[in-house]
Amino acid sequence: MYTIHGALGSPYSMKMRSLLRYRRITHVWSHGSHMQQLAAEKSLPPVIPVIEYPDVSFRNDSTPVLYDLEERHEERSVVPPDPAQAFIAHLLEDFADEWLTKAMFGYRWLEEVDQVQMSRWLSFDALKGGGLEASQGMAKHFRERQVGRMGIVGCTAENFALIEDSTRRVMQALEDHVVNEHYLFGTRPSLAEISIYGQFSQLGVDPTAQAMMRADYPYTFRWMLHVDDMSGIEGDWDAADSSFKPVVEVLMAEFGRVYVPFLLANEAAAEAGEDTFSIDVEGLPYSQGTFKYQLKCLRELRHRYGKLDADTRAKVDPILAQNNCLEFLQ
Ligand SMILES: N[C@@H](CCC(=O)N[C@@H](CS)C(=O)NCC(=O)O)C(=O)O
Repeated sequence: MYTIHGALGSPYSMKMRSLLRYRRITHVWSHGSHMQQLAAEKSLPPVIPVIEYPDVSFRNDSTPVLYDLEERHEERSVVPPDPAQAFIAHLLEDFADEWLTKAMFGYRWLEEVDQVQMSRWLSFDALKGGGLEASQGMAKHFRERQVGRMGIVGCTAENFALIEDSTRRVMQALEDHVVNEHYLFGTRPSLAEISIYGQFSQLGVDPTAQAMMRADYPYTFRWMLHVDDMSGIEGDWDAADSSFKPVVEVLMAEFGRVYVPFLLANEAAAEAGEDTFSIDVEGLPYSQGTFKYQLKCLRELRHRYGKLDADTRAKVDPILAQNNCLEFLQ
């Protein structure tokens, strides 16, 4: 049995819960309050969720854990068997984890209404009782801490026009798609949908973002609730020779529009030893602190592209090239 030490207010915790539910990997959901401490005790990076394995070892960082579970459990994989589809699914997974999370953080911590509601609820979740005074006291500190980090993670009011436009394009792409089909690479979910779900699981709860989703992307909102528990889904992958669905094309266009310049600017800043970087996407500015973790993501994308054989490249190169996504991988 696995244990997810996670939280309702953590997109990566919800991602892992959705994954384990779909994969029918026996697990319990342990809604914790000292998970960063748990991570530290186990010499892991201080991020949640922390996954406890049946052998009582502990891991975190959702993407490597997701792939590790692929090695350990064969049934109900979330990686398409066709390497071209698997590669594109990986790109979209990374995009959701690293870019869409800006929307999650920004919607949660930019506006007063969201700051108040979510700091209170997240504190309530952690304390599970103990009285209003304790949880609202904790909320105040938590809110100050998170709001203080906005600049480092790039979720500032100046950056938010781009983050919001980008999020809306992603939601519109799904809105158009999910009324016809629920998944991106077949009639079963891949790691891409599960990772998108992780971020949407928060946008669908936080006041401002939830109102936006309900008003403008109602079927995407409802879809998000389905992806939460896909344990009953029995589907097939698209045939290896089928072309990518239009929704995948639109999501890759967004990847090329915002995430490629983001990754490249972060890399250039890291190489130059600069603490911050800026990009401009179609006239909208964006800047944040330089991050080592996203350098690792970029290396991983290049490494995966480097391993593709000639037939697979022939299949992925056109969709990458059309969307400004080929050069940065080479
Ligand atoms: N790349 C990690 C990211 C996990 C992550 O950032 N978790 C957040 C909560 S959802 C966290 O623990 N942040 C640390 C903090 O708030 O100090 C993953 O995929 O699991």
